Amino acid sequence: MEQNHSSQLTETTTPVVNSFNEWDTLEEVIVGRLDGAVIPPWHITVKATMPQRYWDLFRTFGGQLFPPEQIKAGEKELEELAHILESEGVKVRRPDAANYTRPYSTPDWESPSGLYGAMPRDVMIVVGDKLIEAPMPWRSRFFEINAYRSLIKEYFHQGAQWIPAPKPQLTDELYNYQYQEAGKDEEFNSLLTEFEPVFDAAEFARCGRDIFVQQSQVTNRFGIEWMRRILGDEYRIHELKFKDQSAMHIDATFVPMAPGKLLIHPEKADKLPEMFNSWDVRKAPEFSIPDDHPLYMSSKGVGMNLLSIDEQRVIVEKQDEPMIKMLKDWGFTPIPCNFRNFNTFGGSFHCATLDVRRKGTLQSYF
Ligand code: ABU
Repeated sequence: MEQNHSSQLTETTTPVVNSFNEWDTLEEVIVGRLDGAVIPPWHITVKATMPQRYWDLFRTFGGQLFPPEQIKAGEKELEELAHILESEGVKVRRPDAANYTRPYSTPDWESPSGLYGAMPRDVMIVVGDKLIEAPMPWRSRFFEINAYRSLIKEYFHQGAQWIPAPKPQLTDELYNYQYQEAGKDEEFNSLLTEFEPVFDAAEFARCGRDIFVQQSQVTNRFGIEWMRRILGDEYRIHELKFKDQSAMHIDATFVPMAPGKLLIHPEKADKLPEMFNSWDVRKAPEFSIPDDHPLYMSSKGVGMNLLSIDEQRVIVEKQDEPMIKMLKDWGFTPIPCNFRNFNTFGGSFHCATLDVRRKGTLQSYF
């Protein structure tokens, strides 16, 4: 007699794009690339976010390639990261190579160059099966998404939802050219107006139904509201406030590590909502990057910009002994990878990657 095998044939397959939080088991990831990385051309957006000691470098050499030996050293570390991820069972994808030195213009403005393809985290965010392209406010990043488009089209053909945010105009109305940085303890003062929705995708941290964001020098309220409406009632977007007048990206300040475990910046994250009262919240240890190491585009806080492979395994900078020790004491399994030379360009493991697919489904952790 013929048997009905339909229940055996019904397999639950994870969609090709699927990621709801920062810690479910990682299956596929995009790792950025540094070749062709360009020094950011000077603009008020750079002044508001980048370390003052490098402003002259950006004013003088913005639009030119970063020193080739620094690019090479950072690229070698990206290769090491890619190999480590592969050896941990993760499928690694890379963006297309691109020439970022070419100037371009729109009818309203000109940019002397692009930037790089090093930080997929800034350019896109994955929420469930949605791959959302961010409307980034730096003019030098206007076309950065192009390096990822062949991957995005592939994911779309395999069933992902592809959602580009409204293409921003980035006209002068978006920037407050009179902007002056406010004092450390004053209310956050944004360089951005509310002319149109803008954000960098790295401004959002995902904990299932609850997604956390900060208003920053690259993310305005309009951008946060756009995300809120696009994601709809299934998600709750919480706006957090930190002590950081040059805020740019939440992922070196507020880092969800696992259900109930949150790593925070020791000075910037001085207040959290009550919903975290039941979580184990720990301050990052003293940042270990030496003072003489060039960090053109970030603070030493990049040391806490970690990438979780699952609820135990975390990629961590090989020389960052205080962080390695802290993670072990906290019950994690740190996986060391050299990354100091990459840090020079403005990010670490979280910035340099985009988790396209993790196992798991939409859950509430609060
Ligand atoms: N792109 C993340 C940089 C964050 C920071 O400078 O602290």
